Amino acid sequence: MGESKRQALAGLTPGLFDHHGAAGKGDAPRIDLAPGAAYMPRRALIVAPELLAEVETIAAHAAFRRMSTPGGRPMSVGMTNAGVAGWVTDEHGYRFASRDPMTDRPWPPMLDLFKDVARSAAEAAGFAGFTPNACVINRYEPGARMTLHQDRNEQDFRHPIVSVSLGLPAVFEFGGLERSDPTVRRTLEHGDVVVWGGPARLCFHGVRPIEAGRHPATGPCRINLTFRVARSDDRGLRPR
Ligand SMILES: O=C(O)CCC(=O)C(=O)O
Ligand SMILES: [Mn+2]
Repeated sequence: MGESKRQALAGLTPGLFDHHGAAGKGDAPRIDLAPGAAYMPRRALIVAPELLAEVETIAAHAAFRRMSTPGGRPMSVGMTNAGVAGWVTDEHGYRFASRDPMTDRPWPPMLDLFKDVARSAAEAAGFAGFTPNACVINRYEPGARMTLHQDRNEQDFRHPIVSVSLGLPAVFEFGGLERSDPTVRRTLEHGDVVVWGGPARLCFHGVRPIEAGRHPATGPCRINLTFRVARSDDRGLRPR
């Protein structure tokens, strides 16, 4: 994809909402879930085909796999990664690793389109200058879920998390800084974006079990991309 198309795609979708009419019809560009946490319906809709095509390319090099928790239980979600580091879990714990443990190769690189979509969404949520260096890719089949957790394997919590949902809908839960805090629930649809950072960066969140269905873009599954700054200094993660 040429530079201008990429930039146009990354910047185009918010324009959908720049009209007062659209906002008046209930297509709010941004709904705050908590201070520092913004839900932006359909923000990535226009780039969804490109994002999904790239997910296929990434998965051809680093296949989706169900990793095990440190306690030895298989996760219900299939995962892979792109960028300088990938999130992994096994008997040694949760962490970012510079190589895919299945192939011992570096994770596939992250396209500039991914970075641009994430940067522009973060900016719209109030976090200017976000430059992710890792993209964690989750594939949920019906019944798969993610229990309440905090994203805390990144090195520097000053950077937000940007999450893009594609395919089947999911009920996303967003809580507070304690696991026991009350949660709000939102159904995340194809193209929806959620950003959390600042005071919400370490809020507990999770995904309720996915219901069976078919989506024209993904078939019987949901794909979620989370963009992160895994390490503040890329050099620490370059494969040696
Ligand atoms: O699938 C989602 O919407 C959230 C994923 C998530 O929280 C994670 O990968 O850490
Ligand atoms: Mn998470």
